[in-house]
Amino acid sequence: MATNRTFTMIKPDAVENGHTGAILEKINAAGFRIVAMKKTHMTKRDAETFYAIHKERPFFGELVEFMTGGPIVAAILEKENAVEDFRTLIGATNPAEAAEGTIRKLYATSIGENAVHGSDSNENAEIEGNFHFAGREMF
Ligand code: 3AN
Repeated sequence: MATNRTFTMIKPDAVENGHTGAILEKINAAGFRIVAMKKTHMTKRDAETFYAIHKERPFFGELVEFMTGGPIVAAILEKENAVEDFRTLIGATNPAEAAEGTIRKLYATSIGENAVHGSDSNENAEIEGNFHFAGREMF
């Protein structure tokens, strides 16, 4: 598998609950290289744009409200097979179904407040990374 990139956000629940450091340690221990990273606070417009693919879903309003409710930590990560390996590291969307030892099993509280985001394809990883970071912020 070629080295490639994924995009993640440590969501407002995990930042608020003080889990940023522990989550970054797990990311590091799993062999991901941090290409770009920042703490930021999404506006309503940012969240609506970022999650536009979900705009018809019943939880869209709740998702936008949650993601704009506090700061997040956004990052671009690099590793062989990054997208798939990161999805494995974070676990299922619903923390009740997430495997033992995954980030969501350890730190998420519900399907809506699930601690971390991970891109679901190489194409979306690039779109999402470019949404949050300019080229000069990636190293
Ligand atoms: P994932 O983040 O695992 O790719 P998606 O793409 O199905 O999951 O959903 C995107 C985000 O929408 C999730 N991270 C979660 O915060 C939220 N979400 C998904 N399903 C629900 C739900 N049933 N109720 C509330 N929020 C949800």
